[in-house]
Amino acid sequence: MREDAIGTAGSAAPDCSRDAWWTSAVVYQVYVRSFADSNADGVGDLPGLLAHLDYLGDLGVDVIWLSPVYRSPQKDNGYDVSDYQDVDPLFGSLEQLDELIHAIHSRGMRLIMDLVVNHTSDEHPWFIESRDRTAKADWYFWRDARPGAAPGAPGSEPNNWGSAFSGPAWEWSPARGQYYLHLFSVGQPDLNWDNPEVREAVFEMMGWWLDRGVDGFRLDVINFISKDPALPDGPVTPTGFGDGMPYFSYGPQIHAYLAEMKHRVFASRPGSYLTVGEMPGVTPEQARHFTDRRRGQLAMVLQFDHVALDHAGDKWTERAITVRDLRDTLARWQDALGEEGWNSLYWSNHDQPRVVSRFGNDRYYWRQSATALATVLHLQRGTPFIYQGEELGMTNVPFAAIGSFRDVETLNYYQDATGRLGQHAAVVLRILRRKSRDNARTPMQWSGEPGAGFTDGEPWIPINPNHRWINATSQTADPDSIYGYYRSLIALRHSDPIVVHGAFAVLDIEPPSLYAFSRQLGEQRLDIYANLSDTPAPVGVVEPELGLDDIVLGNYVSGARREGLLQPWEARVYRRRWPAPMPG
Ligand code: TEU
Repeated sequence: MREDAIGTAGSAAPDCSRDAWWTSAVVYQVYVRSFADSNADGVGDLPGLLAHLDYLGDLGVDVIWLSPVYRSPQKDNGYDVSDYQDVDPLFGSLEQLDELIHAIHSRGMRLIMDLVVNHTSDEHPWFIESRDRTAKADWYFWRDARPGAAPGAPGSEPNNWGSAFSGPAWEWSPARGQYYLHLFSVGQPDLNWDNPEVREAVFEMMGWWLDRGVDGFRLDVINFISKDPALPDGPVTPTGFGDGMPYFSYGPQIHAYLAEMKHRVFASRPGSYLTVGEMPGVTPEQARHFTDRRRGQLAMVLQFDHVALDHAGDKWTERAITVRDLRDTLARWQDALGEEGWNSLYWSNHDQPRVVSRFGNDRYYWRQSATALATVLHLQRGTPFIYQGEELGMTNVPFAAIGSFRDVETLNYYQDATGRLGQHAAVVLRILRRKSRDNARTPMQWSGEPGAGFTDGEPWIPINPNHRWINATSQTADPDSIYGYYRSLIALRHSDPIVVHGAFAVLDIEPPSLYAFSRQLGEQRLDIYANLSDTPAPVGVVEPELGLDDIVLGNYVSGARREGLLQPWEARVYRRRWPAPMPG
């Protein structure tokens, strides 16, 4: 029987049961390098995180997702791993990670590690041995130049795929006399998962981390690990390179490899683990297969449909979107994974611009829009993810010049756009300020002090100047702050079973700026209404049956609420009986 056939879930342990602990959990992503610096070297580290665990506990989060802290040359800020079983000295030591794991568990929280196994660093010993053919010769994708083409010359690459970080997805290695595949940066060669030795080495390492006490993994671009063996050319895009996604984002062996991972890594262990598969390009139907609890392949996936809505072809070309676009995209995922699978819910992470700047109004309705967006996300069915600083309403950054950026994706794009593509630097800078991943990577804003409470040294990336008024110190004691509202949302999830288990349904009411849906469990229902616009919105259709007294949570103070009208960026959560009891 196929490994991933339904019915093998009995051996499934990522815990994929209907009431698995993570279905009521809230996950908080810590991008360690920017979270808290304990030794004044300008880079966040593990002791810095340890010192702020109570902040996370007070917020109410259940799981901490730790971005990569493995030994790495840091060409992609740790997503280029050179030793999976050691901590980079930049962040601390294995002993300090053990101490952190213990401290997290002692607070009743859990830790999942970010595992990057689609590719390694080009400085990983595995790659060096493979390059030098001393061993592991086919642990990576090595191919000759196109027949008849001069090796190393542009256009002689084995196929026309472009890298996600600009340029071709192949790099010539004079030492080996062949090209190697890198879907991301040159320093991130793709592992050949078709080689059972590769899978064995990865599974062994994953087990080593579970035995060290981690509670699961966020699996980086895990849907990319199975490629079409023919590695065929893809359709040419405006970048001039081919799009390889159709040939590597849902390859022929992906379910077999994830079923093997489940069996080899988790099934033999008694624990209850959380596995989150990051899957650029995954469809709702594919995700239903991956997260079907009867197969137990993955607990959930991180999908990209809603965070690609404002992309016109690529992320650097923008298009305007509507509230209905956002609502209908997320509703499609709610419907697709309603019964068999499970959704992750996120606006932000270390790769995305800050949500209050992207989908909200960080100038005139900063607090209102941040909390309205949080409401519509956290009250959907699924596991919510909070990215560090999102709970404070941290915004995009007014980067002064290209020299202020650090991200390899950003810097490569700037060089390619202003060079090969001939775009004007000022035009490119404007889009970088809106879309660069560095918007999410500036230091956590703990206080209004010069180092934002993040560091006493020179920060590795400039601190957002607005830390003087957007910071944890100014919010943690204020129940009406964005932080205070996130705490209330998390508390509602932890106290009301409708939030975890209630069936989702869109409430298709006018005006178009309204994002409205219901969650029903038995005869109890929550109705969520959010006016995601700068303009007041009438909700007359709602009010006759529901009154202000039925509101269990809202982002406007009760005195500012108006019967039948939602203020700009006002969100309300009503509780009702449904079907409504007969009058009298
Ligand atoms: O990101 C995968 C991915 O698809 C990214 O290319 C993302 O779409 C892009 O950054 C959006 O601008 C994962 C990690 O989250 C990212 O930080 C890494 O750079 C990448 O994989 C390679 O490991």
